[in-house]
Amino acid sequence: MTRTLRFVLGDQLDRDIAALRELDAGRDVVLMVEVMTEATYVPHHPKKIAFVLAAMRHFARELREAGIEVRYVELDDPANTQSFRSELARAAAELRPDGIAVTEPGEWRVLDDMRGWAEVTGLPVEILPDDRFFCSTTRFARWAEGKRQLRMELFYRDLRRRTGLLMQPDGEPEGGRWNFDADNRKPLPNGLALPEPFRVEPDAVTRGVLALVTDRFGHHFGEPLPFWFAVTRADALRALGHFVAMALPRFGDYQDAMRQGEDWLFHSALSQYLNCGLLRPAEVCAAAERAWRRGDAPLNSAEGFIRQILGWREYVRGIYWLKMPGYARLNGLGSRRPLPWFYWTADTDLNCLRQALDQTRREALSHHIQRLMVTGNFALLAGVVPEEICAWYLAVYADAYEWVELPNVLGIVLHADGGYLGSKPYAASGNYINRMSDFCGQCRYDVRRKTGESACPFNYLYWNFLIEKRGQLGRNPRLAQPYRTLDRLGPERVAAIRRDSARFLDSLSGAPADAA
Ligand code: FAD
Ligand code: DLZ
Ligand code: SF4
Repeated sequence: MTRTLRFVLGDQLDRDIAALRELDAGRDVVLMVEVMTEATYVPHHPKKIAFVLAAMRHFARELREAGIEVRYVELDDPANTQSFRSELARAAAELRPDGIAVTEPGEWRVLDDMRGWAEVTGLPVEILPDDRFFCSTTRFARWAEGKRQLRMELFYRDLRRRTGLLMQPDGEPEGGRWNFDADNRKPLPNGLALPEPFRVEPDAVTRGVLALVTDRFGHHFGEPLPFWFAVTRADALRALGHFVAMALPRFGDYQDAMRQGEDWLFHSALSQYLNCGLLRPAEVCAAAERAWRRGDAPLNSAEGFIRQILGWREYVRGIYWLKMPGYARLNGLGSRRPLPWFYWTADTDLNCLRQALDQTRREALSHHIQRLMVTGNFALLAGVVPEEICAWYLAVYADAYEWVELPNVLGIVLHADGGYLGSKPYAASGNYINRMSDFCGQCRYDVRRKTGESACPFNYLYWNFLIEKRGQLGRNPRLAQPYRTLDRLGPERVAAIRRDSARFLDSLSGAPADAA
C-alpha cells in the first residue's frame, strides 16, 4: 500500500483540485504550509496575506472534519523553515511517504522550484495539471501556434462554442452577437442605488490570522482592517449568489464607470475567491448564464461578465504559460522610470490616482477600469519600468498571482510585449477619465486645460507618450488617428507638451515628500 503526501498550495483551496482527487483518506496525508517566502517575495498587502492564510486554515479544518489527515504548518511554528521546498523536505523526512503529489502552481517561479523537489526529498513528485480552467495550457499553445499576434475575441468565441455558454442550439451566439461591449460603457447616472459586496464577519480563526498578520506584516502597504472577505467555500458561494442577485443586472451597463467614494459599483468582487480556489470559474459563469435565462439579468450583463472570466481570464493564463519565463523581462517600449513613491502612499494631487490608490490601500482590490485606465494608464504614460509596476500590482491586490497579473500589466497596460496580446496600448488623456467618472470635478488639476501648471497631467503626458514612442507605435493602424491629430498640433503646442511633461515627470523622482 503506497502512501502519498499531497501538497496543497494557498491558491489551490478546492476539494476537487487535481492533487486531492485520488486521495485515499485512510493512507494519504495532505500538507499545507504557511511560509515567509510566499508572504514576502513581493511585499503583499496585509489583507491579501490574511485572506490567503485564513482561507488555508479554514480549508485545512474542513479536510480534517472530513476525516483527512492534514499536516498544517503555521507561520509562527518554531519548527517552520519558511519555504515550500524546505517544508516539503521536512515533512517527507518525518512522514516517510512513498511519493508526493502536487498540482501545477500559478506562478512560474514556483514551478521552477517544484522541478527540484524530487531531488531534495528523494521521492517521486507528480506535478498534476491544474484543470480548474476551461482551457488547458496545451490547448492554448495549440490555438496560439503560428499566430504572430493573438486576439482575445477569437479565443473567446472558440471557448463559447466549446462550452456552449450563451450559445443557441444552432451554434449561433445568444442575441445574435458575440460581444455586447459597445453597450457596456455607460457613465453612471446620479441617484442610482449601488449594491455593496457580500461581507463576512471574521470568526475566531480569521481574527487570529489578522492579529498575526498585523504583527508580522503591519509595515507592508495596506490596511488589514476592515476584513470582510469570505474565507470558506460556503461563504464564497453566498457572495456569488449575492452578486448575481444584486449587481449582475447592471454589471454590463456600468462596467467601465467610476464614481468618487464608491468602491464597487456593479462589480462582483469575486476574483480573490476564484483565484484561490474557493469558487470555480465554470460555476460562476453558469450562475450568470442562468440569471439571464431566468430573465433576472440582461444579456449585455451576462455576456459582459462571462467574457471577463471565459475570455480574458483564460486568455491571459494561456499567454502566461506560453511565454514564461522570458515574458516577465520584456520592455518593448523601453520604459525606464522608477515607480513613483505615491503608488505606496496614495499621496498625490491627481484625484483619480489618489482615489484608486486609496481604495487599493483600504481594500486590496480595485476594479478593472481603475487598474487599467488610472494606475495602469499613468504608469504607461510616465514610462515606469515594467518590472517595478508589475511587482506593485502583484503585491497590492488580494487577487494577484503572477499568471493573471503579469499579462494584464505587461501585455495589456504597458504594451511591453510588442502587441502580442493586445493590438494597442490603452493610453488615454484626462478626457477619458472625465467621461467615465466624477473625479475631475474634485481635482486640483483642470481636465479641460491641455498645457500649463494647472492642466491635467494626463493630457500632456498622453501626447508626450505618443511623441516619444513614435518609433515603436507610429505605424500601428489603431493609432493612426491620434498620430494624425498630433501632427496637426503645431510646434508651440508640442513645445508646451514637452516642457510640461518634463517638469511633471521630474517631480516624480525623489523621496515621498516631494512626490507629485
Ligand atoms: P469583475 O469586474 O466583477 O469581473 C468578473 C471577473 O472577471 C473577475 O472576478 C475576474 O475573475 C475576471 N476578470 C475580469 N477582467 C479580467 C482580466 N483582465 N484578466 C483576468 N480576469 C479578469 N485580475 C486578477 O484576478 N488578478 C490580478 O492580479 C489582476 N491584475 C490586473 C492588473 C491590471 C493592470 C488590470 C488592467 C487588470 C487586472 N486584473 C486582475 C483583472 C481585473 O481588474 C480584476 O479581475 C477585477 O478588477 C477583479 O474585480 P471583480 O472581481 O470585481 O471583477
Ligand atoms: C499568496 C500566498 C501567501 C501570502 N502565503 C502563502 C503561504 O503561506 N502558503 C501557501 O501555500 N501559499 C501562499 N500564498 C499563495 C502562493 O503564493 C501561491 O500558491 C503561489 O504563488 C503559486 O501560485
Ligand atoms: Fe485625474 Fe486629470 Fe481628472 Fe485630475 S483632472 S482627476 S488628474 S484625469
